[in-house]
Amino acid sequence: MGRYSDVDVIVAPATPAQAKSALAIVRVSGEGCLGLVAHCFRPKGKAPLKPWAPRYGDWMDVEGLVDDVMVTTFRGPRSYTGQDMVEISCHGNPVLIQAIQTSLTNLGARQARPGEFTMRAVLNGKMDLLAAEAVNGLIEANTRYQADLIRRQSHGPLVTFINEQVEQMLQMQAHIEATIDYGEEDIDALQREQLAGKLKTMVDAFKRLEQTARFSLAMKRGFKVLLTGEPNVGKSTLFNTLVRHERAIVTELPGTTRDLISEQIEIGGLPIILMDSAGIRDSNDRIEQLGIQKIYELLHDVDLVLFLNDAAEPREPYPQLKELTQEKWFEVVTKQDLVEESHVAEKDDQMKARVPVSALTGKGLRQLEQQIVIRLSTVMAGQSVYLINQRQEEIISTVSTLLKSAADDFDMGFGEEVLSSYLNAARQQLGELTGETDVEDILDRMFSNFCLGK
Ligand SMILES: Nc1nc2c(ncn2[C@@H]2O[C@H](COP(=O)(O)OP(=O)(O)OP(=O)(O)O)[C@@H](O)[C@H]2O)c(=O)[nH]1
Ligand SMILES: [Mg+2]
Repeated sequence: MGRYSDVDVIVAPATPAQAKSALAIVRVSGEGCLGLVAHCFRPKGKAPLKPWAPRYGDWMDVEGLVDDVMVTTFRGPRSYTGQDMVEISCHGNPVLIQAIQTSLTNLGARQARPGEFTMRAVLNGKMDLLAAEAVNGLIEANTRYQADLIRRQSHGPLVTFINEQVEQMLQMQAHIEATIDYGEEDIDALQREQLAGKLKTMVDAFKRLEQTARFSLAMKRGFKVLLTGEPNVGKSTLFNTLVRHERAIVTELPGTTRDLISEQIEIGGLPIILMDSAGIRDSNDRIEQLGIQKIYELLHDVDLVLFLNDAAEPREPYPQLKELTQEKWFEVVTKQDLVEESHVAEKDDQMKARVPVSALTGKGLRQLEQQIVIRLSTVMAGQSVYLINQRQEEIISTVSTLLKSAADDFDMGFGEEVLSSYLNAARQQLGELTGETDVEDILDRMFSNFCLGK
């Protein structure tokens, strides 16, 4: 069976192999692994080893005692990989972990490749590819929020979504086939309209799904939030307040901040890269101009732009800025302590979606943080399916493009058989996503990102 043969007995530490810790676990899987373990393990007491029941005893190699260990055996198919498996819990010392592994490789086991245990679980039908990716995602998650998202996804909403979409595609194709095979003429205008409608719904659904990938990626690397506005409106002051230390220089002089300053923080469970920037104005100062230039270059890459406006002298945001940032944008009205309450209330009314704050008194900061979280997570609102990694994003993006082209061609009057061939291509891609087609091809790429022992 070549590379993906799962008849070998594989062994690897499931816990960090190079660090000292109280305990470590060495994992073994494959036909005959119980026999190999029996060569090395001397359980205390006379009773025979029973599956799923941990046993305490000595681990021996040719030189003698290696460590006292707890050994748990699992009988396939009721195990993680679906095969016979053993977990050896030893003291967390790299030397001992290595010795236990070597005692097994000397008997014919081989070192597992990254992700190979999970790969066997997939090959043996214990989980699908998406669930396997969720295993890796959970190990890699940086925040509780991210872990929760991934765990929910691993219970299959994405698979259900894909299966539903594939079913729809098949129905459309069956409909097309039937008319092509038996129809005297082409399908009529009404039927074409119905097909176009279904296709449009499908295009939208995949587009929404595609956008969730950006959210997942940002959950890993941080959401980029930029503070911008005219000089002296209080950007650096607000920045320092949100990052909770005096990171940026604040003065009463306009044009204080020149370079881009960024700091990683967490707001409402979201990792955020907060950025303070030079105030935007028409300036003759070369350094300041360069700073402003930098902001414009950044805009396409940021997730959210807060345009700060001074409550005492509010201005219209630069139209160019508004245009460039489009929906990734909202206004924060600073220095509320300088204006009278009634004045603020009156303004609040006309200035919808503007958040009034005062870095000086702390007023409005909680609402500001809430607004940031709401705005960053809109793409996830009401969305029960989402993508958790680049492989999924690439496939869904391809499907999205295929469906969009199908819709465009169909609108332009191309025949139904053209639509059908687009749908074939899209289904093929979706099969790769869940692992229904070409599993072997995908496995290598996918599992190379896993850690050893998983
Ligand atoms: N009363 C009051 N003053 C503030 C507040 N926030 C900032 N200021 C003052 O406004 C002035 C400018 O603040 P900065 O934070 O440096 O403003 P900036 O937008 O970073 O300015 P540039 O870097 O020059 O573009 C300073 O004197 C601050 O003390 C606030 O909430 N209330
Ligand atoms: Mg500043």
